Amino acid sequence: MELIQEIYEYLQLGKAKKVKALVQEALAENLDPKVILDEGLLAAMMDLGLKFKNNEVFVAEVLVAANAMHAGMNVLEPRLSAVGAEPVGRAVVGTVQGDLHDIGKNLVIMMLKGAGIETYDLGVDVETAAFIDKAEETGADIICMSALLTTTMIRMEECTAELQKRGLREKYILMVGGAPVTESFAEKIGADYYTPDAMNAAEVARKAVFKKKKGQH
Ligand code: B1M
Repeated sequence: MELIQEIYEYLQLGKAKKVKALVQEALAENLDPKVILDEGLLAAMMDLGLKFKNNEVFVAEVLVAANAMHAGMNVLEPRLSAVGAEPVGRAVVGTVQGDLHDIGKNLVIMMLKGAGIETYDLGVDVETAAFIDKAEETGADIICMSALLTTTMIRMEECTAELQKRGLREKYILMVGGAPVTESFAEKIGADYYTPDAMNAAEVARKAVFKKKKGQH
């Protein structure tokens, strides 16, 4: 069986060790890390998501698949994040309060690192204030919020309000994303940028930091 197809199938079965070994094998065979990610790991997780929606699989199965996804992503990370020494800017990144989904957030971190942005991973279930506190503590340029549930994306609006309350709204670039988030939602809550995927998030973040440093934020 083709390696990418095997990664796809073993990920859906939640076989973390096997997925890790297959990703290592694929890299050793010089397959493009982006193809391994998109056509192997991500495609499997997206298709599993559909099965989950249709009640064909249960939370427990999605959870073990997510573990396998992490195992594969850990192997890919050094290749996706390879970058020069001087950081372009700094970002704090987390999944909003009440939300435990971290695969997309971790991908955003990998891509930001790859774009030369130093990142601080706040993890999941992050209180709004903690995003801002960490940004203040680290001298970050960007606050990146990820949400996967329609019930948790409201936390992003809380962030724009809290930044305004603290007189910090102009100091930070606020980026939002995650499956239920849309451009119009981002606009409505007053975020600076929305991107549909991690690759775009990194590109947009890089450009936004350059603009900010020229005083154009
Ligand atoms: Co959850 N879950 N889940 N889940 N889960 C979804 C999100 C859901 C759409 C499934 C479904 O019903 N079809 C649904 C949400 C429905 C809704 O709100 N509209 C759902 C639900 C309901 C739930 C629970 C409530 C289920 C339950 O308990 N009954 C529960 C909630 C727990 C909680 O958070 N409080 C729950 C739990 C879980 C697991 C723990 C089992 C597991 C998470 C494990 C983990 O993350 N460690 C899980 C998973 C894996 C999923 C699905 C299947 C896959 C999510 C994922 O990782 N996708 C998901 C179905 C789906 O999305 N199709 C589903 C791959 C990932 C790469 O994509 O995170 O979207 P994503 O990231 C993308 C972009 O969105 C973007 O970049 C990435 C791609 O490059 N992006 C950004 C993300 N963040 C960004 C930030 C940016 C920019 C781009 O800028 C800052």
